[in-house]
Amino acid sequence: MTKLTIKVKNLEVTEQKSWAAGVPAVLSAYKNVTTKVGPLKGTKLLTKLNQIEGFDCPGCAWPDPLLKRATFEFCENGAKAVADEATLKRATAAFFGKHSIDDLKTKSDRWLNDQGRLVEPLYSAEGAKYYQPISWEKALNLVANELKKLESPDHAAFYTSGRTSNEAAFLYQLFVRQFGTNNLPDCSNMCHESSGVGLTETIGIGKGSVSLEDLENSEAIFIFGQNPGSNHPRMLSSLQAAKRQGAKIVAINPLDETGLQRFKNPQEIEGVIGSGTALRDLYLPVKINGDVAFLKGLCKVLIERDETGQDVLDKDFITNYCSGFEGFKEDLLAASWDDIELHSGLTQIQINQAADIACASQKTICCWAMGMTQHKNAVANIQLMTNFLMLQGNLGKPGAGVCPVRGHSNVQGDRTMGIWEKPTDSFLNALQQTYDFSVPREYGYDAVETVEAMAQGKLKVLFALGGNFYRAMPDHELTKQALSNCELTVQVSTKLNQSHLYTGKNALILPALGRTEIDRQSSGIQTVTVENSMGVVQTSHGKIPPASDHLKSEIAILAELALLTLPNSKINWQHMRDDYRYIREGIEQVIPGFENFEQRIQQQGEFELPNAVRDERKFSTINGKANFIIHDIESVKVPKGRLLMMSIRSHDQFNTTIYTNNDRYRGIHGSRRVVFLNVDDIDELGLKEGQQVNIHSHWPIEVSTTRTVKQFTVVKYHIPKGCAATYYPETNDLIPLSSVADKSNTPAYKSVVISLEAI
Ligand SMILES: Nc1nc2c(c(=O)[nH]1)N[C@H]1C(S)=C(S)[C@@H](COP(=O)(O)OP(=O)(O)OC[C@H]3O[C@@H](n4cnc5c(=O)[nH]c(N)nc54)[C@H](O)[C@@H]3O)O[C@H]1N2
Ligand SMILES: Nc1nc2c(c(=O)[nH]1)N[C@H]1C(S)=C(S)[C@@H](COP(=O)(O)OP(=O)(O)OC[C@H]3O[C@@H](n4cnc5c(=O)[nH]c(N)nc54)[C@H](O)[C@@H]3O)O[C@H]1N2
Ligand code: SF4
Ligand SMILES: [Mo]
Repeated sequence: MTKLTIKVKNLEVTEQKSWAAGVPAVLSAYKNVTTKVGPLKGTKLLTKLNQIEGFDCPGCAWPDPLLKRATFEFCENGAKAVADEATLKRATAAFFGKHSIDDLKTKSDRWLNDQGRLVEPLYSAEGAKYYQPISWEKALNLVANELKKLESPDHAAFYTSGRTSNEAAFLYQLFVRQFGTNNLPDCSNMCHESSGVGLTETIGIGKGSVSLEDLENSEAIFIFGQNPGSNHPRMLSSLQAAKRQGAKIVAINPLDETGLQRFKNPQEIEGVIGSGTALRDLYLPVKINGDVAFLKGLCKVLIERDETGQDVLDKDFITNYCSGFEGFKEDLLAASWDDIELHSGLTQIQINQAADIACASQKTICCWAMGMTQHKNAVANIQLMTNFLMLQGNLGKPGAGVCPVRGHSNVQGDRTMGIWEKPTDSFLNALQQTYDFSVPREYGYDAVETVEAMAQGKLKVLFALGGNFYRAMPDHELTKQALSNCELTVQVSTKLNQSHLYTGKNALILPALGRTEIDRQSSGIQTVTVENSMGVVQTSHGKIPPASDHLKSEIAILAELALLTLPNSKINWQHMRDDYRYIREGIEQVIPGFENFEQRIQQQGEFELPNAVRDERKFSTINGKANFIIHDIESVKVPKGRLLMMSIRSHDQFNTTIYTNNDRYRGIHGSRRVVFLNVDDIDELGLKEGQQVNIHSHWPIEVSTTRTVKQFTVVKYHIPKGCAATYYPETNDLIPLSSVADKSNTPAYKSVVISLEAI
């Protein structure tokens, strides 16, 4: 291990690493699978990961190369996700007999997950201290009866996390809509909702417009608020490919993330013994929430350079395809550099350096993730990135475009399948026509509104298909209270988590098959499909026997629930459960782009969905144009003595699933209860490195302390002054439910005003 800078209790801090992947990543991948799954079974399983005849990675949504695959088509974190699901450990009835729910509440997220796979349905009736096994029949009848009892279908909400397959998602929303509600909150509401909202208004599609090929052939890649080294590790291979063709990379991030500094590709000899490939050409240490100011500065430079005779803007594109340019230009010319520098934390010189890279490129891409979407003005972030690209015509041409990098492996597909509380009329009309029932038209609750409605007693049932709703949401105290108002909460899950402990009056755990497992129904072994971050639909075939004989597939659970809840339904749920091809038939009829669905996946295993921006330079906005949209420079006002905190992921977690307490690239080992601070703030606040602090959050900002988390260790880090970073979900208690992004209602997980109390 490199030089130790702090050691406090379990925590050891070393210097940040300057390169990612290489041999340590390979070792970590194999250690995970061999210890959790066994050497033989584990290694065999990895050879099926992301292969056409194998299963799709349950990790992130990064795409695989189209129609061609290497033997090892995965990263360290994909291997960890697989090992975590395929673990040999089991959380049995005996385990739940030994540990009361109160006892389980004292355990960490990591400990809960480490108990292994859930193996049979479990029930905790009102007042019960323990979970007890229950038969599937009784469990599903209990849910159906509770749903049938409701005065209105709108008194139930149906959450989805992003691992659900297309087929399960389609069947789920069909059931929920025939039941009579659009209350379909999902993890997207906490994630890329701001991207969807921002892009739809600007370019008429809520998805990205680039393919993997575009990324590898672009000349400049701007990466905003994303840490691909940990969260989308195979993106580094694509960035390396782009670099080798001469692309320039700009990283805009309060942290100079290791993965964007240098990459040693473990698939190459050079990556194993050599020094790897330098990735970012320019690093811009923007302040948290300073991106609007930066982007306005960047666009201002481009426009000013063009005004002074340099041929920077793509005038043909602006004239023929865009709307709102004149007002946008006027606003930028009037923007003051003092404001831009103050709010972005960057100098005019740094912004000019970014502009130099943009000006030298004919094909530019913007990539982004949660650093852009989880702020009050997140939609402005997304729209200004898109507008920056539009200035130079970087939409709808090869090597250029917008690239929101999605989180969960099928979060994008779930939306395509209709998991959305605000469905479009055209989707609902097609559903109604195909299945011949009167669909609900009123918008449903998103994730934040679901908690609010539960808190007000308006929801009686929460059904969650995957995920860890309680732990992923802000303000645990409030969310806990809200959940406890429900008559029944149901979690369809693979692993134990805190959402099984903070529940409604009655609670059910329904254990489901995971992505790695063989899904056998009465017609034979089933295939499912997913859609990756770049709009490619591909098949996934589970490869190992289920963790228990009592598991059901998500589809079987939902179809059986539909049969019990909707006895008069004319939809043939049984048929769809027995053979998933019947679900795909429905998808083909309802959702554009899925023509000849079955045939295409049988023949090729994957296909690209149409994308009007990419394929035709067509913008399906209200006015048919790509829109320039003006946004004021405003960032969260942080009173003196306080800091702006972002809650981020470590290298060894997948959202609320914590694999270990280490974050190798940032030099953190043994504990996640750390707060990263700038050295000047440590001095000014009278703190010391290694010191213990309590963290208070302030919301509304003017009001004194409202929420507190205890016992965090101060760690000195390269982070702009005034900014702080902590790990999610340990600090979700600090995040107020009502602090959300304008228009998208996404919790502002990365703009939390805090103060520190030395203890
Ligand atoms: N191994 C692993 N992979 C994952 C996940 C995981 O937990 N573990 N989660 C999956 C999911 S659901 C998602 S959504 C993605 C998340 O992927 P990321 O978005 O990469 O995840 P975060 O850790 O939330 O990191 C956000 C990045 O934004 C930066 N940032 C924060 N605030 C700002 C800001 O105001 N401006 C700018 N420019 N940058 C900022 C942070 O420094 C950090 O580098 O990853 C997916 N993949
Ligand atoms: N502070 C803070 N909070 C955040 C974020 C942040 O950056 N900061 N990020 C937000 C984001 S981007 C997201 S996406 C959400 C994530 O929120 P969720 O998607 O709700 O949470 P996960 O941690 O991904 O869910 C993990 C659980 O899913 C279950 N599971 C895993 N695989 C399967 C499967 O195949 N089938 C079924 N049925 N269940 C399965 C397991 O039981 C596991 O415990 O968190 C959000 N919360
Ligand atoms: S980049 Fe994402 S999808 Fe690809 S192997 Fe890694 S975790 Fe899995
Ligand atoms: Mo996410």
